[in-house]
Amino acid sequence: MTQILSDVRDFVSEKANEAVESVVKAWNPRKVALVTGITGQDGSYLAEFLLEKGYEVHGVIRRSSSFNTGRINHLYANPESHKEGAMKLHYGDLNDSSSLVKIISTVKPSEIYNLGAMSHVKISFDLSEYTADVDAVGTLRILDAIRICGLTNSVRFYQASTSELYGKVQEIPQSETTPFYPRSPYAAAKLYAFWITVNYREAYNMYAVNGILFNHESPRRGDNFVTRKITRSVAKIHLEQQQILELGALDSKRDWGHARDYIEAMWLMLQQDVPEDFVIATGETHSVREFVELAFKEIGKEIVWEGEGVNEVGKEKGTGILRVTINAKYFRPTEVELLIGNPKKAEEKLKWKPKIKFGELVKEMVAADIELMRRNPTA
Ligand code: NDP
Ligand code: GDR
Repeated sequence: MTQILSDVRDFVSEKANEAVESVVKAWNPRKVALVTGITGQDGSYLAEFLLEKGYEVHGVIRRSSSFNTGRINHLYANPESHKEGAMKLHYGDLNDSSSLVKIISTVKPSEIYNLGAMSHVKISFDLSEYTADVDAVGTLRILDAIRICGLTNSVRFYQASTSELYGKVQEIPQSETTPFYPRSPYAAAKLYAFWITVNYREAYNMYAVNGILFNHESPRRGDNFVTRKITRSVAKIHLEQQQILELGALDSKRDWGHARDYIEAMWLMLQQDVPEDFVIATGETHSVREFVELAFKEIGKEIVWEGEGVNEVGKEKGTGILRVTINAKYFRPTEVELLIGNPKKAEEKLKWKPKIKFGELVKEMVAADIELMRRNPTA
């Protein structure tokens, strides 16, 4: 086919050549992805997935005083000099427009996944202005950079939206048509990002979509999100490196899936004929308490629950080693009590279904943390 096309090129006019080029493009489109938040949980799985699919993957990384590429080091050859094969990292920041314009104009991506964010809900109450700058205005900066670079018609844009948008319960289960009611500076910032993505789709006819993803976890989950905090502690308690697990709201319920499943849905959303927003969820919900119980079951131990309903719990209370206590410092000024998603639209249109069940997720995370703590007790 390539030989035939090249012969045709030699014999036809410039106009016809352009037509041939566009046919070639349609047969063999450029697969170049730009991922913000590539050093995070989702970014690392997405980069792996895209590289396997033959994409050239570009990631935006932030300058930090220590290496922040731990989750992706295995993906490129020389982490120190950032020399690589199909993967390239660029210093940039969601609160620095000029870095975004430079990166997008150099890379000319065919797909952009905007996963970068200050993603911790509780911390967003302390860093509210910063969170708005990165999570809300940062999304606008990327969308505008796409326009400035003249790529509005060629780039497909994915925005990492969140079930936190639903906040205070309006409907159960939550779907694409459920009204939003954000309950944190994080969720309010993501609300702006959601709507500015919709607006750019409608105003400039861009292929721009929101994935409204419910909580998804993995052994690569950040240490201070509740699931990972639990599995790290269970591992340490199992290895007798720790005695107590301190938590906040035990009765919050979340629809927890596995990050590996969810990043595939992100990609699928960018491969459709028409850009649309999708809820990605399992359709099951579990409380934090259930997560703790299941995780402790993995190490064959009973739990001693202490201090429920009490604001501060003294660590001297009790003598057993498997103690779970409540500490008010983990409570949020406004809590999201119940999330459960309805993934029907994704199942029907994207042919997407989560493969990894809740029990398997807990098992994998506990096993991975036991292995990690065994190798490195100070991890
Ligand atoms: P993580 O917290 O693991 O990763 C966040 C990423 O964003 C990191 O790579 C971080 O870089 C980067 N980042 C933070 N601030 C900036 C900035 N100013 N400029 C550029 N990059 C920045 O999040 P997840 O992987 O869990 O989530 C990915 C996205 O999906 C986030 O936007 C999150 O809000 C959203 N989301 C997550 C869900 C989940 O359950 N995991 C559910 C729904 C939405 P660094 O490594 O340097 O800190
Ligand atoms: P969430 O995740 O706020 O849902 O946001 P997180 O794991 O932080 O909290 C889940 C629930 O557990 C309760 N909880 C605790 N949470 C933490 N972090 N630490 C504790 O000690 C603790 N004890 C109880 C919380 O109060 C909450 O109810 C995540 C993030 O990934 C967001 O970026 C994403 O948008 C949403 O999921 C969907």
